Parts: sequence; structure tokens; C-alpha cells
Amino acid sequence: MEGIIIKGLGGLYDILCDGNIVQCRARGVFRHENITPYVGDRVVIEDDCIVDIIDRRNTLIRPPMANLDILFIVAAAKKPMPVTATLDKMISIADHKGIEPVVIVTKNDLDPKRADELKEIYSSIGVDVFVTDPDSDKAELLEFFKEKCRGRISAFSGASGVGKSTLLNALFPALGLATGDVSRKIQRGKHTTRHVELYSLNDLFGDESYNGFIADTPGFSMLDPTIYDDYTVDELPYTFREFRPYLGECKYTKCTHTKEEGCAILEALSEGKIPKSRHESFLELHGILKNIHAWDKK
Ligand SMILES: Nc1nc2c(ncn2[C@@H]2O[C@H](COP(=O)(O)OP(=O)(O)OP(=O)(O)O)[C@@H](O)[C@H]2O)c(=O)[nH]1
Ligand SMILES: [Mg+2]
Ligand SMILES: [Zn+2]
Repeated sequence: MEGIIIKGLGGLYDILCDGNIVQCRARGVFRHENITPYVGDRVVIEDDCIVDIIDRRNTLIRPPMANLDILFIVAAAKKPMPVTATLDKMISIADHKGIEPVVIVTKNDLDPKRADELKEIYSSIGVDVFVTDPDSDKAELLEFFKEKCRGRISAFSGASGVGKSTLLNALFPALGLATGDVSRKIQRGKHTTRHVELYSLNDLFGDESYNGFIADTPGFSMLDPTIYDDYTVDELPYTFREFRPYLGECKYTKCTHTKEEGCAILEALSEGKIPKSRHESFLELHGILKNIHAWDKK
């Protein structure tokens, strides 16, 4: 039988199989081969055991998921403070893996000016952006789900406390997800959501032909270093979508787009065609990836 993993906790997996949920363990061979089944994996099961993982389209380390089509990158306008470097890392990783990034800015009520700035930055690079707060009209976002998420796997991801579960509840009240506070002193979420779980949009929309899933995921702490699994410093510029028109236009073919004269990216930056915060994130990622690369070569 074939199914899709909708939840995995402590080595026990919930697999949606012909409309039923079957609990399975993974066959030992996966452990020996160091392969972890992920939520989103399509799997073959036999006797309550996962015996095969069907070829994945992609995997993410954070959130740990397979076969993602759309990544909703959620940031709060305030509380916790938005970190554009984190958003940019996530967009870079999503773009590299063929996952469509969509930005959602929550808590517009707390800082509408910052929410606007974020909307401006990400709209300007061609990413869909939604701005929300508890009183905002969710019809446009629901419409987006109905149009874009049919037959697809999508996930809400972002720092702890930005309001991922709160927004999912507002969109789909039947979910009834637990939500938590943001600590006043350190302005960080309390890691309320503890596991990745896929929810069937068939159930949520009451449409058996819909065939899509949305996941809530645990928020990460903002200090977490991002783990890079599969791209190098040379590929990095291509994962910044607004850089692409300028790549190949620099004076030096080995231009790193960090400080060289005659750099087309730096020129576009100075002309305001590339948002400043995006290039700052690029520099940060460049610094990290350069060192990983050097380390790998040793
Ligand atoms: N003012 C305001 N508060 C919000 C908004 N959205 C969420 N919150 C509050 O933010 C806090 C955290 O919300 P959660 O939905 O638990 O956040 P989360 O992103 O799911 O957090 P983790 O599960 O820890 O990753 C709760 O107290 C929510 O009520 C918003 O738009 N405006
Ligand atoms: Mg949550
Ligand atoms: Zn350059």
C-alpha cells in the first residue's frame, strides 16, 4: 500500500493511506542507511512498517519535510522582531530547491510601518506577500490557498511566536491548534508547536478532489544557524532571484558581488534596483558559505 506521511513523532509515523490513518514504524534499513522518513514523503507500507520511500522531489532540513511545493515564510512585524537575514535565507533555500516562497507578515497591528516595509521589499523581488493581523480580512489569503495549493504540499514556517498556528486557526478554525505567548522580556516565542504535521485541505475545504496539504511546523529560535546541505558559495547568487538579470554582467568573471569594482550587482544596489537588506543578507550568507566550502575542501 502507498500513502503519505502526515506526522512523525518518536519513530512512529502517521500515514494517510486511502483516506485512513495507519500508524507505522520505519524499517531498520533506513536507520542503517541514515535515511529519515520525513513528513510529506510518499511511502510504501507493509505490515505497519514503512518499507520504501518513493523518490523525493526535494527535502528541507528546517522544517524537516519532503516534497514541499510552497513554503509560507511567516514573520511578525514586531514581537518577535523580524530578521530579514532569516527570511532571505529561507527564500534562498526555497528557490534553490524549486519550492515557491510566499511571505506572510503577521502582527500588522503592532507595527504597520515595518509591515509595509517588508511588503515593499519582498513584493519588489517578485514574491507574493500577505500582511495580516487578528482583524484583517483573510479572504484574499484563503483564495490564494484555494487557487495555488490544490494538489500541493505547503507549510507555514518561521521563528517561534510569529503567529503561524494563530493564523492557521484563523484561516481554518477546525484545526484548533495550540498557540502560545511571546515572552515579554526576551521577545521570543515559547516553542508551542512541537512537531510538523500535514493537514488535509480536502477536509478543511470540504472538497474531496482538492488533494492538497498544509503543514504547521515548530518555530525555530532566531539564533539557530541555518544548515546548508546542498549548495555552494558559487551557486548562492542564483538563489537571490533579483540578482539573476545582472549575473554575467560584472567586469570580472570571478566577481563575488561583495566589493569588486565594475560589479553589476553592486551597481544595481546603488541604483536602488536591489533592496539594501537583501544584499546585506547575501553578504552574510556569502561569509558563511565561503567558510563551509573551504572546510569541505580540507
Ligand atoms: N498582536 C498580534 N498578536 C498575534 C498575531 N498573531 C499571533 N499573535 C500572538 O502571538 C503569539 C504567538 O502565536 P503562535 O500562533 O503560537 O505562534 P507560532 O508561530 O505558532 O509559534 P511556535 O509554535 O512557537 O512556532 C500568541 O500570543 C498570539 O496570540 C497578530 O497578528 N497580532
Ligand atoms: Mg505554533
Ligand atoms: Zn559582481
